[in-house]
Formats: sequence, C-alpha cells, structure tokens
Amino acid sequence: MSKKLVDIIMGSDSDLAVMQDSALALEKFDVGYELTISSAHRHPSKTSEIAQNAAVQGKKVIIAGAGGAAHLPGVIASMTSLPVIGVPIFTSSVGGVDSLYSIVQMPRGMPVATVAINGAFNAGLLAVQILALHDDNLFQKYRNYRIELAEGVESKDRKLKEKGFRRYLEEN
Ligand code: RP5
Repeated sequence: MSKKLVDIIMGSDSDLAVMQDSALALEKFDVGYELTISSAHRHPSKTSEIAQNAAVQGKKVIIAGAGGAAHLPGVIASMTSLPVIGVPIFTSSVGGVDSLYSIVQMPRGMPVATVAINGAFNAGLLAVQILALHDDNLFQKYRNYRIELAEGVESKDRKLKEKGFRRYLEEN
C-alpha cells in the first residue's frame, strides 16, 4: 500500500465494525492509512504518544472514532496541529447522541471536524478531500467519484420513470 498518510484511531475494538468504513473509503482512492486502537480514558499515555508522533511519522490527517463520553478526538486534537475528524459511534444507551455531543462541542480554538453518528465513510472522504488539496491526481479521482454518484442518481431516476413506482419497488 502507498505511504500511510492517515491515522485512523478508535477507542475500542467494539468501534471497528463502524471505523472500517474510513479505511474502505481511503482504499477506494489508494490512500494509505494506519488503524490503531487506543483510548483517551483507558490508555491516555498511548493516545498522547500517537497524537504527538503522527505529524513526525508523515501523517497528514487523523480520523478518531469513539462512543459514549467520547473524548478521544478532542484529546488528540489538543496534542497535534494536524486536522482531526471525529466519528461519533452509535451507543445502545442513547443512540450515539452522547458521542455526537462529546465530539462536536469542542471549545473555541480547538476544532474537531465532526461527521454524522457512525459516519466513518464520510470521515474517510473528508480526509481524501483534505489530501487532494495538494495532490492533483487525487483531486481528479475524487471528482470522478462525485460524477459516479451523480450518474447513479440519473440511472435510478431513469428506471423509476421507465418502470413506475410499483415495479421499481418490487424490483429493489
Ligand atoms: C469508548 O467506549 C469506545 O470508543 C467505545 O465506543 C465505547 C465502549 O467501549 P467498550 O466497552 O466496547 O470497549 O471509549
């Protein structure tokens, strides 16, 4: 795989089923990444080491996913100047709203770009967009991806008009 430009960090292995989507998004664009389990609460020293070493290792963006009292992305943001994208993980207790508020409500001066609850794929895409600012080839790949999305909508709309809604629903 190409150079590891993105750190994907999650608070627990129970986040992996969601956080794999960030890896899948990056792989779609041949962007190298490193996946790590760490925890702001259970292993603060490891979290601090990762955050402080990321830029030195050549990482350009950090994606951090956590659930509940989800301090991981904010704590990482406090220890690196790299852009941090936070992924609030769905929780069975309150549906991930706890994670969302913990991550999105960062104090002035310390931003974490927060995606939707379980929005790990979009976190990967946002990382691609950031990297593409300085990579024309990647920028073109990302533009092509957007064109494919639009074509997908056109094709569904053509099918709906051709078949009518009843057959469309039966067949999908
Ligand atoms: C958070 O606590 C993790 O990010 C995870 O979403 C949540 C629960 O962790 P486990 O108890 O499943 O390890 O730190």
